[in-house]
Amino acid sequence: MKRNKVSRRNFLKGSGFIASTAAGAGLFVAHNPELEAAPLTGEPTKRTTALAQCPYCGVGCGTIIQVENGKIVSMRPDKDHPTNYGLQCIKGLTAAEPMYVDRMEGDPYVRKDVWDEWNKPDHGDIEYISKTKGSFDEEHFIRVPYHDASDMVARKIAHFAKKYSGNSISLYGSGQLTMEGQYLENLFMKGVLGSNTIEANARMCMTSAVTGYFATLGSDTPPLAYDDIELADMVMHFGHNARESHPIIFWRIADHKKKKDIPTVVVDPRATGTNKGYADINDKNHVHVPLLNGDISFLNAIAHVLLKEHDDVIDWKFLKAHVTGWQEYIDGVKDNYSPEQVQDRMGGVNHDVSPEKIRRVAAMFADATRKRLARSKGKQEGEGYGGVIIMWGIGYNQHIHGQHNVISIINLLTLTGNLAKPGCGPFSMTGQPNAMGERFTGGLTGRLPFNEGLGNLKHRAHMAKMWRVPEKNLDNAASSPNPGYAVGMMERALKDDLKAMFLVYATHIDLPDQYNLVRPALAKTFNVVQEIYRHAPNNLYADVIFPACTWGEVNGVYISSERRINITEKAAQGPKGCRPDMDMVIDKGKEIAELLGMDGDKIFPYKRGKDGEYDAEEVFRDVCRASVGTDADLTGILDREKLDGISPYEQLKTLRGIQWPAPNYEAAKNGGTQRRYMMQEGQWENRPYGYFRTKDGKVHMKLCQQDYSQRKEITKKLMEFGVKKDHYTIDNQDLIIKARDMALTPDLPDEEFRGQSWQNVPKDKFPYWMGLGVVYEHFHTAKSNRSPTTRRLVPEMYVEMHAEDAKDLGIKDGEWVRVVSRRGSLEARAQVGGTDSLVKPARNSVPRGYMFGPWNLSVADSADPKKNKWLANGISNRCWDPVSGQVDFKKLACRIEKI
Ligand SMILES: Nc1nc2c(c(=O)[nH]1)N[C@H]1C(S)=C(S)[C@@H](COP(=O)(O)OP(=O)(O)OC[C@H]3O[C@@H](n4cnc5c(=O)[nH]c(N)nc54)[C@H](O)[C@@H]3O)O[C@H]1N2
Ligand SMILES: Nc1nc2c(c(=O)[nH]1)N[C@H]1C(S)=C(S)[C@@H](COP(=O)(O)OP(=O)(O)OC[C@H]3O[C@@H](n4cnc5c(=O)[nH]c(N)nc54)[C@H](O)[C@@H]3O)O[C@H]1N2
Ligand code: SF4
Ligand SMILES: [Mo]
Repeated sequence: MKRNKVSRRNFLKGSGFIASTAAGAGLFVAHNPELEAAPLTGEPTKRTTALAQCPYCGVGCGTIIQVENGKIVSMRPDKDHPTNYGLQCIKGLTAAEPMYVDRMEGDPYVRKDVWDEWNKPDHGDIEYISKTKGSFDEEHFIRVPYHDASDMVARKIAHFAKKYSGNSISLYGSGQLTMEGQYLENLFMKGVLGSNTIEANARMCMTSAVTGYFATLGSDTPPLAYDDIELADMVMHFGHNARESHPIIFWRIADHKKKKDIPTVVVDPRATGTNKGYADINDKNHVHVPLLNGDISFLNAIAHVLLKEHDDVIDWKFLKAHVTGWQEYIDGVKDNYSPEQVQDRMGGVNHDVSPEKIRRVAAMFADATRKRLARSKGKQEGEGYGGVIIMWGIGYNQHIHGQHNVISIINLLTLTGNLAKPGCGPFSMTGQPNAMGERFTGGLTGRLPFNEGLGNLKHRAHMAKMWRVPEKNLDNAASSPNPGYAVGMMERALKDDLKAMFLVYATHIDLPDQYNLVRPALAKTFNVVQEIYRHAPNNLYADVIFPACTWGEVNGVYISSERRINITEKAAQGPKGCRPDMDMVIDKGKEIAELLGMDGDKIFPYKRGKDGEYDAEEVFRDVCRASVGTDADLTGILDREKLDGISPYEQLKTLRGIQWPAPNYEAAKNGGTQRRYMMQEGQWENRPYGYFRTKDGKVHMKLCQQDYSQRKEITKKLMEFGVKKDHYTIDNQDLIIKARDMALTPDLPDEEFRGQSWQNVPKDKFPYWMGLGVVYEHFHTAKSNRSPTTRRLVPEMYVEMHAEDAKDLGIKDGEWVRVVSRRGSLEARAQVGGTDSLVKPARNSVPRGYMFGPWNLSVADSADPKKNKWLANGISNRCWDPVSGQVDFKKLACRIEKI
């Protein structure tokens, strides 16, 4: 299959149409004039550029960073990048604006009382915990030279590791850090400390996709590429508001819909901008399925209809040759999942999904599959293209049955052969710019780099050799109890089972149940924070803060949703005293290794470049070397360097990215592997990838169930987390597994108390659903909040509310309300009536009974707890998927109060 190149002209033409109707906000805003003003020195302005992947979402657009007189001033979309062809959304375009706002510089900050204790004879109480946690005010800190602060951290950590084991130390890392930094964080935690308590913000985001892919296909691999969009005959989105969260991908699909009139389906309780965008192009072949939590039943019901009414699209040959578990799946959906049988799980009042609608979507699905079958008639297996792509976002991953959600998508696609061929298949859209890097480098509990588990003895030996660490360290990590993922990590801290925490490029406010879980936990551990902003929430709980360089100030790579490894170049020197995150891992890693009796220089053999910083490309080479023979082999990049004399970063630059794997010269030269499975990788000599990456080489289907018969009783118990004292999820896994197997929600609203004025709702009743997700203008909670342009466009926390619900409650558009859950509350401006509201951005319409707010504005009022009223995760439930560890931020029960 040749690469399907969208001509830039056509792409722009199509997208222009979409763009002009998009989002209400101007797409190509003027750059920040303050940053662009030429200095008044009479000297000519020195201009340079650098190539990078956008620092924000997982689409991974190519951007050109523009620098004037050593400062990053603006972005220009890279017209030669195959992801975005010269387009970017407003966040990417304004990525220069927050570069120098509220930045820290100079020496590290250390809590005064911690420093005083440390300076007592023999370092006083080495386990002393600061008494001033919860405040980041200047008066509580002292500035200490880097090496002194670093030395204190190293000695305290080495002490904890010796006294309590490596697993008493944890790290919360990030899908925004460069891949080189992520790789070394994992080396440091598992290889040097022997700790299995390394988690990352990716845990709140993508791990349902990760564990779903593993269970079915044997590898955490999105098998598709963006070019498959333009080959598809139908695109479905589950829990994915692509127009706000992955705009360039939305524009590409909308463009394709406009040209080829393909059908689209959006499965989402809200009528989002994504939904409206497609309906505006052609509402005759677009369907909105306003589901809430009923996704598994809905997918099973589609399979039921296909089996009963469209059996010509069932791929029996594929099932028999390449799949296990299909018979049980077919029997199960035939018996229990007719459109009529699933009605009790199809939402609720005013957001129901009728049997007719399910049959209509199934018929569209069958038609699109037939188009693919027609194209492949008379051809070899795997030839031809098209069919159905199912994309999903975190509205789909974030469930206590997130892994089952993902498996259910793969089940349906496998049943119909819409898998492992161009133009069809499962496509998880990664959230963060380098969440894929976090997965690739195995920076999570139980994982090792290159798609292998910590339980794999052979791979453990291989990684120990490649990391130059004693094998017993990895054995220790492997035999440490599972910390219960990110939520369990916090619970362990609450139970005094965790002594220290590193927080690198991830904020603790991304985790659920802030007031009863996360913040009390952080008050108990010794916390080392790497940060760029002075008023970041992590600094509230930091014992030591190391000012960091950020994107644009460091070299490295990011991996986008389609497995594309993109270069992100250093464009300018970071502020004085700031260090790259990767360098700080190496420094602390070396020192702690020595204190634990290892040879730090051997483990981290990296040299510093002319700028005094470590050479990231050397680390990248090390990653490629270690990947040899694995599922994610990148050694072709080294082969090419040897034969053609082109350095790895230069290869990534000129090709505008390489899609992993790239196991030999040819693959690297051709830009890597566009599609995976069923030999689409190519049969490279000595490295056959087989059909699928499971042990038996087959897809493993598994029928996932949804059963609401005991919903009330079980959910009642789930709602005790965060409310009942000393009650932990890690001690109640049986309950959670039961809830998972019945595909329930963490909360359940008291629906019988709807329909009355807010004053009349009893204080212990929570009648409405509440969800927390993303808004187009902001990326998470830090940088875009500090960009004048995006901040002006969406300045305040708001909550989307149905007009009838607002009327019942006695709330008017624009009034301030308090959203109260069993665990806490937040304040927000009521955005009533969807697109009719005067409160910005007024883009989505919620169904009756469901409300929604952006978590992005969490600390946009102030991160200082004395003033902070918008903290989204003050209200969320900590309950998590027992396999993926994800929590559900989108099914919370709340009460509304007028302020
Ligand atoms: N503008 C912007 N873009 C971003 C980000 C950002 O912060 N801002 N963050 C990035 C990151 S890290 C991520 S992970 C992605 C997230 O991107 P998305 O997944 O698109 O974001 P969300 O808004 O969290 O959730 C998507 C939708 O899920 C729906 N939903 C809620 N419950 C259910 C359910 O039970 N079933 C179904 N089918 N749908 C449900 C919600 O109504 C919501 O519209 O965005 C990335 N891109
Ligand atoms: N309620 C609710 N909660 C959610 C979600 C939701 O939908 N609803 N979504 C979840 C998802 S999908 C995700 S991915 C997570 C995301 O959560 P995070 O990625 O943790 O969120 P950010 O706000 O990006 O926090 C990044 C932190 O790193 C700092 N930082 C910025 N640049 C640098 C740098 O170069 N170096 C260092 N060391 N620090 C830097 C920032 O100032 C900020 O404090 O949130 C999750 N939490
Ligand atoms: S935020 Fe995402 S879609 Fe927007 S420019 Fe950046 S990578 Fe592209
Ligand atoms: Mo995410």
